[in-house]
Amino acid sequence: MALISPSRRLRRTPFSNGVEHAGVKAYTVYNHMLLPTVFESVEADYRHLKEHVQVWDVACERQIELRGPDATRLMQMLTPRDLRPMLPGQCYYVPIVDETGGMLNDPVAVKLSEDRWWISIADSDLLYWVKGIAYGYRLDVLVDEPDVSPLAVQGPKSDELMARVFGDAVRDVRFFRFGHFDFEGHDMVIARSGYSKQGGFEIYVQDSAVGMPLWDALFKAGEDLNVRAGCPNLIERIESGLLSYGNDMTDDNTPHECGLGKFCNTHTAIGCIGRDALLRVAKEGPIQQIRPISIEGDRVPLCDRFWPVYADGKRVGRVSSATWSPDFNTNVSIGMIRMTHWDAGTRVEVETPDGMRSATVHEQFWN
Ligand code: THG
Repeated sequence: MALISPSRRLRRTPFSNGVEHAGVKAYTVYNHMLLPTVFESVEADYRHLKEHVQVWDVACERQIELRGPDATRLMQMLTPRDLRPMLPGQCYYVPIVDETGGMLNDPVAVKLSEDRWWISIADSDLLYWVKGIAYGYRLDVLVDEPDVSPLAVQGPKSDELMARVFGDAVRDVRFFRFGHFDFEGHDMVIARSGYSKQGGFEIYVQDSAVGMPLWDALFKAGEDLNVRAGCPNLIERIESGLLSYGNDMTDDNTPHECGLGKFCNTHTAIGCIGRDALLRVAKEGPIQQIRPISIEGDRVPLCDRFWPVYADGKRVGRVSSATWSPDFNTNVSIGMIRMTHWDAGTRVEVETPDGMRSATVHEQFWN
């Protein structure tokens, strides 16, 4: 593939200078912003992530801030997950749906206070939907994209590195909770979360100007921990079953099809705009669902379009993300499979660009 031309529309991040200094080899575009995809190699980055600690520029996980008396009401209109049990200091993974129950995004919601939320979005222009709802319903709430850039610290040595920079109290932050910590006089919102299953934190950096000082402090403190620049890793995320909006699902899919039914409380999420539509689909149940699929043979190519899945010559689904897994010694992938073929152990065929491959449907992801 040719190079992508830089321009102002393709936004740099507060950490881009550090990413370039670390030798980034490839980027993708996410929320109109640069997102690194490769440093040494996808496989070397994967091995390092599972053994050490990495700092990830995930500033492209842009925040939508809701601020005002109707902030909580608006947040509940966006998602079928019941937000009533959620307290300030908590994060929730929340499907966001339209009036048909179609997925618009799958962000992390961060409840800062009763009248202030961040929605840490995946790759879709959710801001316009949220502003449209707020305006259309005449809600008393401000909706904008603040200068907040997440920086993730991921890997088994994350606690040690974070404690060195923010103090031992950061070790006490529980999964999907956050606390406020100081860095050189700046308030940092730090959550135990992140787009890997290797453990770690996400630092919501609230001022672009402190981006590089924080980046440098983390690398200085982690020298003897073998800290490196990293990024969401294709192999690790597929092994872990972490979905990628726009790749694995779109607004054509309901949360139930995406296996996100456990994050829906459609009966009690009063006010959710897609609630009636989802009550209908939840009653019948989905007729296709996300499944892990192992694909036989040697390394598959990069998956940049749906690969059809067949059984007995009939199309029964598609694969949307796939890669070779060194640890499981097979190709791992994420598919959407019709009900008739979604049981664990079902044998299917996947049409890859290299030809037909035998494959097996599973129930549980690898990590
Ligand atoms: N962190 C933050 N923002 C994000 C992402 C993130 N925005 C974009 C993208 N990632 C959104 N998608 C996801 C997908 C999965 C998870 C988080 C965001 C995730 N899932 C866990 C799981 O499925 O096991 C935990 C879910 C839970 O138990 O609540 O973490 O990574 N800030």
